[in-house]
Amino acid sequence: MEREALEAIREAQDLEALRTLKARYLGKRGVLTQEMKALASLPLEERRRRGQALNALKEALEKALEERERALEEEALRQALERRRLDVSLPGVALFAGGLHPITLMERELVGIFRALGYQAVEGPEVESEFFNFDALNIPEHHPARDMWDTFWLEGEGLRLTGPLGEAVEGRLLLRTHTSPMQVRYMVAHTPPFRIVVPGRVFRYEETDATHEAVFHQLEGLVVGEGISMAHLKGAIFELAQALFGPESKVRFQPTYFPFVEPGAQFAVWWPEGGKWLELGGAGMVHPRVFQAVDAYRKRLGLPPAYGEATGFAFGLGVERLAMLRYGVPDIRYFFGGRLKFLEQFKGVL
Ligand code: FA5
Repeated sequence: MEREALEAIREAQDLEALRTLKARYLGKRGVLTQEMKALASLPLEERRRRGQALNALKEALEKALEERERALEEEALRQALERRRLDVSLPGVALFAGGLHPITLMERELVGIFRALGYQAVEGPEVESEFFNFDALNIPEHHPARDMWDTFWLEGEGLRLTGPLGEAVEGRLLLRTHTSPMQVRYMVAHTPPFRIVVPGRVFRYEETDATHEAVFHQLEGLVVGEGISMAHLKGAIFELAQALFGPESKVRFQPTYFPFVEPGAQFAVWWPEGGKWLELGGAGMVHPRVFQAVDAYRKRLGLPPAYGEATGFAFGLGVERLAMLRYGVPDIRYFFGGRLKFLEQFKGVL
């Protein structure tokens, strides 16, 4: 019986089989237990002898069961580890980590170019007042120049807007039609000389097509200081062209009208790779009326005049138009059309 039991235990293939064996020999109705009970009816001498043998057998079986159990558990653990093994040499699965929007990329590139030229980047509110967006920029109500910018007007209670120094702003509100109102805000709160660029989103009540959006981005530039001239403006745009398109690029200025500059120009940069001129934006020398409006506003806030002698230039360019060319995008509406397939192409374009 001992040989048979020990062999069965050694060969048990799993814990379940082991439990069955344990019950068969050592359980309440197990073979060994029965034998122990039967001792009672034996004569003393034989009872002792047989009792000792049975006890030794019991110990041997318990030990064997325990050993086999440990061996089986170790084997089960080893198999589980084997199954779950991590192969660190397998190629990784690329996680979609997102990326910067192409307009953000373009905006950063532009701001970076001007930072290198000593400009500071500042931002202004998208909700503006009629005063900063139009009047202070020499675009009075009923003036035909207002038609250059079709405006989203805002109405309703609860809209609060603050001015350049945190003061409450009166008057009708709108979504800014260009980044130029930030010229006025910045000048009210600062004294020359300074160089700034203002990236930002602008809004126009316009029909859209492949090159026009109702919501788009501009980069405004403003430089005010002693002796600033049109030559400095041309120099700044030339540096921009060189930084964007390399040493073969050049710039072109054509006279045009904006109420807040005099003289005014529209400018284009030569794109050598594409072999064409790219109309980028408007520019000019800050109109004296703008400086006057700024000083008048400063006066109302109790600030001394700061722009009596000032000269300066300003420019404003369209970010999307440039990004279309930079990234070969044929339709401006792709940028904010919300399609991931389009946006995913810009992953990692830093
Ligand atoms: C202005 O908005 C003036 N504030 C620019 C300026 C600033 C002039 C400082 C003088 C001094 P304009 O409306 O032309 O100008 O717009 C400037 C640029 O914005 C355009 O050249 C074009 O690149 C871009 N733009 C204008 N309308 C749209 C549109 N609907 N969709 C996409 N880009 C546009």
